Amino acid sequence: MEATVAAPFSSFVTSTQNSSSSPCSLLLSRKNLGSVNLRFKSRLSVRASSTSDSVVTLLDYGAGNVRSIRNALRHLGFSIKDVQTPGDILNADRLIFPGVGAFAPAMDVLNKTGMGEALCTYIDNDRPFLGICLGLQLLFDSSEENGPVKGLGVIPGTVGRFDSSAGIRVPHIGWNALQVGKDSEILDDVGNRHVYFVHSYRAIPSNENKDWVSSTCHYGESFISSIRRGNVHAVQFHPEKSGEVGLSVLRRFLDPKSSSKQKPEEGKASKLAKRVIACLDVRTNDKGDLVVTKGDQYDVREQSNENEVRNLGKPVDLARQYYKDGADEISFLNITGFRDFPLGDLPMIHVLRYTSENVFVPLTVGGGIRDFTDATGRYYSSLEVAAEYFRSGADKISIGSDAVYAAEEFIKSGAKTGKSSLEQISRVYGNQAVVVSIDPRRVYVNDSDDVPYKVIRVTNPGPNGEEYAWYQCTVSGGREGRPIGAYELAKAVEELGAGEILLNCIDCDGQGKGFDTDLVKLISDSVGIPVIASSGAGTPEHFSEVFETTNASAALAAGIFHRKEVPIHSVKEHLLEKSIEVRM
Ligand code: 1PR
Repeated sequence: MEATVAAPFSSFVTSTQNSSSSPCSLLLSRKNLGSVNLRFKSRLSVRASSTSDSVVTLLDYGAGNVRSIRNALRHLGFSIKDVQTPGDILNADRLIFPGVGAFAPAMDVLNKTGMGEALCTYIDNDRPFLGICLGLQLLFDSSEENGPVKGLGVIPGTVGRFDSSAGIRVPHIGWNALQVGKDSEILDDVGNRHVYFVHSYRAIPSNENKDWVSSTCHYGESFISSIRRGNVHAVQFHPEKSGEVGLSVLRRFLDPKSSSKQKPEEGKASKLAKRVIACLDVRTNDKGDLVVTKGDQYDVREQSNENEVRNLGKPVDLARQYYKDGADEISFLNITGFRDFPLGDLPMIHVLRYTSENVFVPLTVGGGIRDFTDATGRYYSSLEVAAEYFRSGADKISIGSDAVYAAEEFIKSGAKTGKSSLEQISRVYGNQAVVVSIDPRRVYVNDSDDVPYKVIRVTNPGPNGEEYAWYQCTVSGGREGRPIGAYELAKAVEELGAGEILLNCIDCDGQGKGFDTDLVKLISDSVGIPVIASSGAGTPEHFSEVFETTNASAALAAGIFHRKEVPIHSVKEHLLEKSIEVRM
């Protein structure tokens, strides 16, 4: 396998902090220099006329998952021309810049390749442009992300980090509502509906940039969710991950003539929605087929029927179905990844590739993300494994066992090595791309001082009347208990760079009796990153219970969806009845 997708990108990485001018301020100053300006203009001339209505130029500088935007563009009937040189930017008929990764390395690439200057010229000439996420942030004067770092300087303002002291969870992950301001056209179909965000940094509306701002979003404070001036657009959210609403944003940008003037159906979005996630535990069964399975307390084999691995369907088909049914996210867990190396287990990569072709909500993949040496002695870093997953269409990767070892080490030494899979992947792709999946088992104790881990008083006493419990973390799919509690693990992995926690509970898994709200409350009250409650959902009421009694940002279920006992829309309708905001 070739090096990670980050390789061409990171090979450019040096600090941009000392560069005195942004490419656009360079452009502006050259404009005032007569002959220099003429020379410059002739070198960076922008093609005026359009040659193809179905080609879109994509600026992909190799820092993450742009497969989703590629898939969305193809789905809308467009073919893609990749930018290879600054000239490709200047010659584009319509340009999309799906910024992924971190601000400083992205600016380094733009500066060193001359693409920054070309972008400024292109935008200055009011050519059709759509920046996405980091592609919006790079247009600003500067960013505080590992900085200050100078941006392109097109829009006045500084990109800063969300302030978690305002009581919000950072990263801002999930489906949020927009307050659409001035006529934006590409947002005409959004109405009061949710779109998908995933970011820790944001730009704030001000007097200086107010002419650019076309919508804002509220998350602890009001931040800029889109800008528009003439043909130049940029959005902080991910249209390629925002389902049908997001596809319509892209369609309106790509083909403004086709925009219907019909008033869109009104939604009810007003704030960040609670997410409902469908989870697919995937493994190869005894016949060698890749199947979605589901266990009871992590045992996925049938009690009868020759002890076969339970087969509940095909991963790609089920994922497509859940997308249509309204799942806000889909998680694939390769549950034998701890023993089978995932890059040897290529079907998982294919599952992601096929799924991402027409599923336009975020996809998470987990299982086996760790350093590995194969039978031939070839060493693969966890970063390579993650890179392959991102390249294949994953938006987030989920780490289980390896995060437990990293947290144990961190707690023991008190120092970060920077070498764990968690630290490395989050450094390159951002913490919003890294989920830690915790697989704890409840251990009852008589007294809160019985063990050196965080102990809580439980709602339902244990079999011998024990009033307390701690939650012991496990590895290798629940097979091995480790000397660390879920509380200690959650705090440690947050420090090490996790952006989200997928909180399972082996005792509740597959039982259909509800989430372990004691556990979910404990963890969601202890960390500042989003927590996904998992294991035990049996009815729609279990979802409202977990959202009403804990600070979970999302709830995940598997069995009830696979067995078609409760459709996703029934869960969401129930949540709405309970006044819990969800995306419909
Ligand atoms: O340790 O990095 O290789 O990751 C392995 C991943 O596979 C972990 O995320 C771990 O949770 C998962 N896993 C390993 N073995 C099993 C198993 O079931 N034998 N599945 C397993 C865990 C738990 C949930 C499940 C919910 C909801 N599955 O994801 O989907 O409990 O189920 P429910 O709604 O039916 O109750 P690594």
